[in-house]
Amino acid sequence: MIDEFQCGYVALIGKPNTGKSTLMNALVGQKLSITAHRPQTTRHQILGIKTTEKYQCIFIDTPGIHDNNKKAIHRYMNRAATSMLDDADLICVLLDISHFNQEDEKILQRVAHYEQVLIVLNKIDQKSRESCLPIMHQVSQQVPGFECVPVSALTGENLERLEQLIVARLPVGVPQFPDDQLTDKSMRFISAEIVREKLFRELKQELPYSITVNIDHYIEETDITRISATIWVERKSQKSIVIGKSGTLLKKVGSLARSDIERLIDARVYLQLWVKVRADWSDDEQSLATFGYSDGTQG
Ligand SMILES: Nc1nc2c(ncn2[C@@H]2O[C@H](COP(=O)(O)OP(=O)(O)OP(=O)(O)O)[C@@H](O)[C@H]2O)c(=O)[nH]1
Ligand SMILES: [Mg+2]
Repeated sequence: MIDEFQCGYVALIGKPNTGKSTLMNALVGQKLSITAHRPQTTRHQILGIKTTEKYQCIFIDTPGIHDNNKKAIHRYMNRAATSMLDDADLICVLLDISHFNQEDEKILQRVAHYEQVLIVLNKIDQKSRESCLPIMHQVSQQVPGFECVPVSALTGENLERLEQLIVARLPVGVPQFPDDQLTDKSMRFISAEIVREKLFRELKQELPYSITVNIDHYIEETDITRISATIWVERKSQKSIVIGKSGTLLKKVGSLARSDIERLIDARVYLQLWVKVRADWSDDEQSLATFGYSDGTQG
């Protein structure tokens, strides 16, 4: 008997900073989604598509689910964090084993009524496997019947096992995307995200949360790709911090982002960065829509 092709959507959800984007990149084998050591890095749903001869697994990376709904951008992110749950074929809930708390418990409650759920205990490279046992016990009390898989998205430990468990739960079906397509996002989108990642990693405290990046031009020429991007901040004082003394910070961000984009598209890149102010854009629905934060439009 010939095995039938399997295809399905796998939602990666969890509290901020649990390693969802790192895990998706590792499973797809390509850096599609940006990562940083601070919470609330991912702002949109991003698909990562893995296709083999036997299956197509469509991972959905999501923003971390959080209680802060103060600003319009937080409300947008929380919608993007959970809006796919009813449509996913499988839900993987990521827990950071060093920081398991009530926020995770709330998320477990939220998925308790779904049929296909895997609990991924991430960052086992930071602790002994034994330290997962109390968490596993708590999970089994709260959501009995859901399998727990300890992994390290960073080192790759036990990811093969996780992949087997995921594939075993994919429904039979035809592929939804061409076999060479890795994501639903454009290179324009990913380039803006890469610039934002470098800013997230270089800037301190709250400033990264006041930043969004827009691509103004993305022109592919025969020997070079020319990209012009605007970094939007919320206040004038933030603009000078982003630029840095004699432009040093902006230069560093530009150079780091350029080499990442060059690696991804395998072409030479000329990257031009501008910094502009749009007061309180993150709490203004109209600005959010202009910057691509509107449900179902980001590509
Ligand atoms: N030691 C260790 N660190 C990890 C592991 N997985 C992710 N990280 C780190 O945890 C931090 C957060 O990772 P992300 O992948 O950005 O987490 P996320 O869940 O996507 O975060 P949000 O998008 O903010 O919700 C980064 O510094 C990662 O390098 C892991 O298995 N082990
Ligand atoms: Mg993320």
